[in-house]
Amino acid sequence: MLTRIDHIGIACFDLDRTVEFYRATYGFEVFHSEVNEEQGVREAMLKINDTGDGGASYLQLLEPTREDSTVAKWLAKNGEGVHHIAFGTTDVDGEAADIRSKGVRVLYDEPRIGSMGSRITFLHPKDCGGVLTELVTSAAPQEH
Ligand code: V0V
Ligand code: CO
Repeated sequence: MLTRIDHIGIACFDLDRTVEFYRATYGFEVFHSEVNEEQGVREAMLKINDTGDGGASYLQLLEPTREDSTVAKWLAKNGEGVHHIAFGTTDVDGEAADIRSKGVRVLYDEPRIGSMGSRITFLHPKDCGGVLTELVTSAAPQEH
């Protein structure tokens, strides 16, 4: 079962400047930040709210770390803005298999490592009405 919006991914050219916009405009503080070399991003997670399933919902601000990363490619084409939406589940493997059986392309054979040690996979935007969609199982849902 998909039980929450885990995060909304927002692509930006300058992470520090974007973090400052969200802090100054809305009062959201950085909950966690890291570099994910495999995905080619530097990211900041801003916690918006805890959720009833023991998880939480975040904004994920993303800056590319290299020119050949998916986010750099997307920014060059579209400019800054909403890049993906992520649904939270306790069972990313099961959800991915179930969704794949419905004919939607799941991009990874096995989930990869995402923010804060989570396990993530993506669904192809062309099979999801133009929305790049991520599935997330948090590393320790009871703590977030
Ligand atoms: C590409 N397209 C998108 C899109 N990216 N549509 C909606 N939202 C996006 N974000 C469209 C694009 O406009 C093209 O449509 C078509 O898909 C093919 O795109 P492309 O530019 O040729 O790029 P590809 O095919 O090389 O790559 C697209 C995919 C790639 C989706 C396969 O971006 C990917 O593997 N994404 C998953 C990984 C990722 O995004 N990582 C960064 C976030 P037309 O022009 O043909 O109509 S990392 C993250 O979220 C983490 C770490 C976390 O949450 O913890
Ligand atoms: Co994400």
